[in-house]
Amino acid sequence: MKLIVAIVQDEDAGRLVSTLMKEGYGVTKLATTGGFLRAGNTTLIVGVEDEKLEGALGVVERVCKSRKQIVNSGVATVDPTMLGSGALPTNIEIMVGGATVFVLDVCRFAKF
Ligand code: 2BA
Repeated sequence: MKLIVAIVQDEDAGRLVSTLMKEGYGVTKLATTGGFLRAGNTTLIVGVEDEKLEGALGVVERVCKSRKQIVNSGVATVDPTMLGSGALPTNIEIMVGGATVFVLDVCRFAKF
């Protein structure tokens, strides 16, 4: 048995949960926060039999789309006092979405 830990964007989470449930997977949804953006994201944990792993990963890949986002990094790479205006653009374009996925071996599964 495997445990899938999938970190996805909130925008994709609802559809991902309903698609996984419809296809017969058990899902737990956790509200999480990304360390870089400090914004909400969603972490799903999905326990699957080995033979159903690729099917579940296929659903995650199909539903979660990558998109560009402009964010304020909040970190100036140059000391503003070194510049006349002191104004530094800290907006950067990053790719978000898709899914960050970890697959772990489950050494024991029980429901008490
Ligand atoms: P965040 O940490 O908020 O990162 C959001 C997105 O910001 C990342 O998307 C990446 O495109 C960008 N990013 C992150 N760190 C960066 C940096 N130092 N410089 C420039 N851009 C940076 P993803 O890579 O798709 O990650 C989405 C979310 O997945 C992350 O949200 C975090 O919550 C989680 N994550 C990613 N890698 C992880 C890891 N190795 N372990 C645990 N969680 C991870």
